[in-house]
Amino acid sequence: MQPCTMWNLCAAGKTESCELPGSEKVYLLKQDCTFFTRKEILRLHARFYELAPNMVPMDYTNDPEVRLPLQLIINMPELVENPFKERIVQAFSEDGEGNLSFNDFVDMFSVMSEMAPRELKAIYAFKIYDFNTDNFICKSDLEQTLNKLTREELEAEEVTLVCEKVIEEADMDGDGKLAFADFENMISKAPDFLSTFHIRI
Ligand SMILES: [Ca+2]
Ligand SMILES: [Ca+2]
Repeated sequence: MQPCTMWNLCAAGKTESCELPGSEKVYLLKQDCTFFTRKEILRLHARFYELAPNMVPMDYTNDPEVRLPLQLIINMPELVENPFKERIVQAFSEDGEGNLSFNDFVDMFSVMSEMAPRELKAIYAFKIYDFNTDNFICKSDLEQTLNKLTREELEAEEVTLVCEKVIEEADMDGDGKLAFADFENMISKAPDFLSTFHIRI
């Protein structure tokens, strides 16, 4: 498998057509760097297509502006059980409203794949855990994260205690909240924080 396949799905570029077994031709453009092979991209397109056959085009030559709503994406079997499913989809939604273009969709599964490097996953994990989007993971972000990770099985006091301890250990500059550097420090000590970000499709 190639480590990095160049595919452009929406910017200007040369169109390549691919014959999918038992279906119509798909026209995709060369562009983005993903961790997927050409065959995997085609399979992803088939998955995207089956979510909304009346909306998703087979031809990307003229850069169609098609986005599928969050609600359709989070019901995919790969995501439906994931406690962070809404946050994950929102993190990859370029329009910021949770709608995904095919490009966003490929990016999402690319970063979630086991081939994606830990550093890249950490960037998105930070975004996903930063519930109030202030670019820091504060105690309340961590509490929401932990509640989701443990599927609300911990008592409120336990959650508070764990979060205080995590911040105390990871907060290198002592401002009581975690900037990205602190966060990287935290996940190097507690790799479980990245465990929900492996999705096989
Ligand atoms: Ca925050
Ligand atoms: Ca800090």
